[in-house]
Amino acid sequence: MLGTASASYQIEGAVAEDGRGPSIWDTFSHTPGKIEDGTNGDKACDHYYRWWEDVELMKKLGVNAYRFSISWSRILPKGRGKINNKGLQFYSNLVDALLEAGITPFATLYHFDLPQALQDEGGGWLRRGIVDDFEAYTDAVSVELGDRVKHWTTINEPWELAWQGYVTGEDAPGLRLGNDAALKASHNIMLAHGAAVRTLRDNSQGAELGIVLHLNMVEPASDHPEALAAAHRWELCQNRWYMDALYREGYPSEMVKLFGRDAPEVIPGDMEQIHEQIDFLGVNNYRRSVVAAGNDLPPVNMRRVSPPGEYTEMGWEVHPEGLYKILKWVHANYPVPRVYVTENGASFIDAMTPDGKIHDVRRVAYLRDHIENAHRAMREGVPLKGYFAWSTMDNFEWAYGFSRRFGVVYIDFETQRRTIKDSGRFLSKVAKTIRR
Ligand code: IFM
Repeated sequence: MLGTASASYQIEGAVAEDGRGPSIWDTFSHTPGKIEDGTNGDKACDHYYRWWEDVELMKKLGVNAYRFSISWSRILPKGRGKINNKGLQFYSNLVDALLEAGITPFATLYHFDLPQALQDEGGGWLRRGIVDDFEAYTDAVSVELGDRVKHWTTINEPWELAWQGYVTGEDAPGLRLGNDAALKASHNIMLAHGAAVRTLRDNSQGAELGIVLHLNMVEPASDHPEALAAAHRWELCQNRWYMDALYREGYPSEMVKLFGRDAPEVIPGDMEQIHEQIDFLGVNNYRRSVVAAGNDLPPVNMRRVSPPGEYTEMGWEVHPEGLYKILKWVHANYPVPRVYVTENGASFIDAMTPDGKIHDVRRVAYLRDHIENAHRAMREGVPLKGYFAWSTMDNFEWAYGFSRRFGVVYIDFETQRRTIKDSGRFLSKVAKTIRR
């Protein structure tokens, strides 16, 4: 499977139309000072009205899969209760058009945009009852789409959701609470994932189900014992916290001990729910983590180190071998039957040249080198079943607004004109090779 990926709030716009309720990203992006360029997702790529054109673009790209997310507050404007049929209809139409175009719909139920009403009630993911709300939302969506969508991911990037939303405050809901909050939110997110898997099994017969984690290969900055220990703690916190919960007996005991009283309360039955069998793991990967001892995220006490080399506009190191290594790490350490690279891509400054084209040479090289490394992992036995480039088109890059472009399709945000970049043309070539 070769595709591109996107997420609802980043592309849809139409935030107050056809019955959609507000989400935490509407609130956060409208709070002065939160978004680097002062923008918001009110219009974004206007995909809610241009979805047809966007499916046509994907046809031109020649990809055979599209990963998108569903906006909870379009379906249930207040987070629970009465279903907004217009919201469901939007995704239903999109799915039909994708299928007609021969493009597999790969749907994510939750990609950062919680209905604001649920945030206001007990702090969003901090309230355990949200698990039931997520289950009901999953039911509403999958009863409607489960006959046609056969690839589902429950939650996108639980670590980012919990830590950047509840501790560092850089993402919505923008809270700066203690580690206990991140860990409680995280636990509820994982419980919600398990509950959703059970619901999807009932409503979407024969579908492949999974979750999406942001996994980076962790490497110590030196062989100094303190760097080695910091790298180990970081791997436990970002990667193994989730992988062990999903595929082993539970949260890694070493880390539970280190978090001490901040560790989440786990009651009988919780781990069984989180363990609910899934068919695949989605891996989002952009860079590796080179780590030394430091003061960040106590008690993880680490700091990122930037080795010399090439960096993207996000300040992320370009290190294609990191993708190969993390895929091998997953395969060597966990019984994962199938893996998809659900996101991989790069933000670089793009400019339209007088020929009306975007020659994004560096993005082409980035994608080429990462796809090669993914392929190498596959040749060496990793059960990799697909690769999705992030992103289908330039979009609202969260706290960076529109100042960072990741798309393989360029968007002129003034006119909403779409132009396929050289990286999009490169993906088309890869797609043709795969079809042959
Ligand atoms: O844009 C995000 C996406 O929503 C989640 N994964 C990382 C991407 C790039 O920052």
